[in-house]
Amino acid sequence: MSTRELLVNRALAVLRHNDTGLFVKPGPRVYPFQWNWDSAFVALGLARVDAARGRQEVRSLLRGQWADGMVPHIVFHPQPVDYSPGPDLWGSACCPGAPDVPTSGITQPPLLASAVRALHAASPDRSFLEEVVPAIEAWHDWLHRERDLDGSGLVAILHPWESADNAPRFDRALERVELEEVPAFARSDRRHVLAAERPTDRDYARYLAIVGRLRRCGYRPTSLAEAPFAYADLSFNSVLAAADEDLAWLWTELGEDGARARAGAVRVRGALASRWDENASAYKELDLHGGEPETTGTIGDLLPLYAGVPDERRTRRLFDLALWSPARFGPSPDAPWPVTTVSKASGMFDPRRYWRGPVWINVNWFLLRGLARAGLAVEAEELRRMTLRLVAASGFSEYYHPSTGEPLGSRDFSWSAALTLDLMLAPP
Ligand code: 9WN
Repeated sequence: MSTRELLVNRALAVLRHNDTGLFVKPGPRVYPFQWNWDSAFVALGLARVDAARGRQEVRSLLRGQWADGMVPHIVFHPQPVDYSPGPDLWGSACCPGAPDVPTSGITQPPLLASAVRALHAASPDRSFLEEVVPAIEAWHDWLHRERDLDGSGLVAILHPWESADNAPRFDRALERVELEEVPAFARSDRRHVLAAERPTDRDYARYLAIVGRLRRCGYRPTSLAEAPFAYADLSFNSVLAAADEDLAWLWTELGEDGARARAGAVRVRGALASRWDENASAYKELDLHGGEPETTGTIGDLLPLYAGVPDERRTRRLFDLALWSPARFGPSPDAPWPVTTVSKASGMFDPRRYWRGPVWINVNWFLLRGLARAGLAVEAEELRRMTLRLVAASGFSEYYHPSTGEPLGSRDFSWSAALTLDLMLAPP
């Protein structure tokens, strides 16, 4: 068997092992329920090998959709596991419009339309589109309506769990979260992953305080000002812009014009473009309760690349001076595995701790898709090659140490396996 076939088989084995029959767990022990964008990544990978199983993944995620359109970040399909903080924290049964199955009350980056596009392109199925496209449109409408940031085109996230949990860009906003109401909590993640690779208890106290506050208003604050945490996250918005385009494409497959989704994409992309910072060669994030837009030294500053936002000149600059810069996110003699999720020039860079420095396969996937889209084919291919070398050497881990390539976090992580299938079988 060739090395290539071996890697494909290993990736398939991870997905099979994590498959509960109803959904694929993100990781075998740390993450035993259905997470939103994890399932979208899994469906994207399955599009390359088993589109029928990919469609099932989408259907089971949509069972968690709320009446107002939100697709929650976790769907707690009944599982015989001990996971904390779990469904009791969220109390979704008491919220109007929540589905029968318990879920969280917040959402995650809306990658689903892009996954459905990949499934349909690989294996067209009109009746599946008729079933899921209106549901996905309802979610996008909800985002543009409920999370609208002053008509700017951007949407806000209301919890770090809606993006990259402990990324340093959220630190200041988290500092302002009041702690009085934090319930006692246990952390099942600690049983499976070293504390040094996870968010701290201090972070968790704030995550739970935000949930407590949001829960009291049924997770639907009357305005963003009322939310304890509100952030114009560029990663989330870039995923939304690309997904709006993909949703418009899906509507045209159904013979409709997809005008609403297309208009959404134009608005989000325009707003992202206005965040460009020429000096930093990156885009500016915004903490809604805390001042002016600014670059943060986290990879989120570069994610508009995925949505096709920078023109050719800006893409070149972003690549040369930020993404591939040895002093910032790119490979360097000390840290040869790209791409770090925090700039090495930042005082916050921590090569082991979750979203504060390690390499993530989904981030590499977003970036190399963006490079290919912008016409930097050689650069995209280099990042693809190095990403595949990393998984071949270290397995399908949740994240990796940028110096040693050492696997960190959950082992046998589903989206790392699924995106490997996509990178090997359908290179951009
Ligand atoms: C909290 C499942 C999820 C991913 C997120 C990642 C992490 C959970 C956690 O795991 O979040 O939702 O326990 O930290 O940050 O992106 O979807 O893989």
